[in-house]
Amino acid sequence: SVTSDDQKFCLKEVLATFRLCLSENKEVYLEHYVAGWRELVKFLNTLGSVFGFISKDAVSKVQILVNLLKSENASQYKTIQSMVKYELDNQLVDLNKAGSHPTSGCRTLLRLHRALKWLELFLDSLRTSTEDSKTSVLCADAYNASLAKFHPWVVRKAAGMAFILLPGRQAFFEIMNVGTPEQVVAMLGEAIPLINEVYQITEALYAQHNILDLP
Ligand code: 1PX
Repeated sequence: SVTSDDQKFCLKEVLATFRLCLSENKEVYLEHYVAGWRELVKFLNTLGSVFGFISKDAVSKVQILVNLLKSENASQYKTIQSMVKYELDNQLVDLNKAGSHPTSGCRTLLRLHRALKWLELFLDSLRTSTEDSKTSVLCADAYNASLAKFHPWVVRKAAGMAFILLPGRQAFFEIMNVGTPEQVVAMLGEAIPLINEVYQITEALYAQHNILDLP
């Protein structure tokens, strides 16, 4: 095939990157967090152009963080913890209304962080789903219980229309590229607690600094 292996989505890669995210003292490495999202975007890109508007937004947010990781201040962006401290200490975050820092690491990561809750809920519903479950319904339920509350009506509407076009459960499991449905379910069972831990740590950090509502 023309597609090289690193272009092909694999759920195992997602598991591996989220495992690498956590440092010994439970800090979250930005580099691996971003790598996890890059992998997830690959999945999205296999679903076709209807999901392009979602993919585009995810890619642009990932790119903002990649640029920070490559900037002269890269050392401040080693972990989400160090990023938050550095950007807040140096007034690099718009706290109450959009201003001169529309692409801060803190506000950009917050968007992905909120989407991570959707991912966790969706993967967990896939894990416990049965053969006749509809991915579109599972996805919509996960979205409505998480990300939707941060989106304006027009985005919710567009997302809802895209969900209808999701492939079925079996095709979904195949794209995950790990083997039999049983193996997929087992790997989801490993990945979800890791994703949850990264989510909880980030959530607590943002709450502690009172930056869960960044514009
Ligand atoms: C093994 C299965 C894995 C499936 C992986 C799929 C990865 C999906 C990645 C979705 C990332 C979405 C990031 C959205 C960030 C966001 O909320 N952005 C909004 C706010 O940003 P702003 O800069 O304006 O403050 C922005 O307005 C978003 C616009 C695009 C629409 C976002 C709809 C999100 C739906 C999430 C569900 C994706 C469905 C994929 C199905 C597999």
